[in-house]
Amino acid sequence: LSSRFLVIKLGGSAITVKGKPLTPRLPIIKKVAEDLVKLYQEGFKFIVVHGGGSYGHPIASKYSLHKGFFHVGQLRGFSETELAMRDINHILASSFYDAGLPVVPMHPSCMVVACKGELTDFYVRPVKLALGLGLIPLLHGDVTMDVKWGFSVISGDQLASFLAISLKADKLIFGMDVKGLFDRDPRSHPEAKLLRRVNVKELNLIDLRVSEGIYDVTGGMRAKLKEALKVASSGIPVYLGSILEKGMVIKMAKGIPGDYTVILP
Ligand code: IP8
Repeated sequence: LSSRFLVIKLGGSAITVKGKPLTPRLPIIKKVAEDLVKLYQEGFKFIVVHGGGSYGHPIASKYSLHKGFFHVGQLRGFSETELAMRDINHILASSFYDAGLPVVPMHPSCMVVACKGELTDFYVRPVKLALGLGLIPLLHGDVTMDVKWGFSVISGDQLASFLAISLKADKLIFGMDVKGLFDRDPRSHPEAKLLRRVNVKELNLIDLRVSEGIYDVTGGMRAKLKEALKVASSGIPVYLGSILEKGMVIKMAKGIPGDYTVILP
């Protein structure tokens, strides 16, 4: 694979309206598609993974799918979640296709097996071979089979981190609806500072000192950080930044200075 090979995760809260079930943020999706076209034309190779936002999460939570299988009533909830994830995946895929990208939707429920909510087996060959051809694999956080729990929910962050490490990406980009990591909670501390560059060691230290750790304004930051640290520790830089403005994906892909966080190995 090329030396400019990226794994890009698009956060569910950036590409959907969080409080409104099944509502995409089409203007944001379009901006991202335009950024991706530019990168593709410049020879970048990338895999895109997206989150569930107001598609996957409300349904998965209604049926407690993240707790594994304990009641037959959950089975229709499993179906409903899978169908909703394919809907938002199709919205992104259509937008990328219309922008001119050779996108190929791939569904992790068919490629992944988990164990107690942790991704253990991932058949990545279709992703790797598609990339080699010049296609753009588009995956999503998904419900998957789980050898211990029956089924579980695997986040887009887990999939993105697994792909970045196993396919040796040059960088992993987390596109979010916030600017990056702050030294304290920006909601309650207006003087909170955006951390532009941190390394794994510094991040672990800060994490120890601030009991609540480092957070942005969304809740899923802890799990995201865990994945980010795993990837950065393996030698791959991780970029975290907002994708609400056009050009941010390009900035992070090229390492052009801006308002975002880079976690260095
Ligand atoms: O938003 C979860 O993906 P995430 C997908 O990346 C489902 O955590 C099915 C809720």
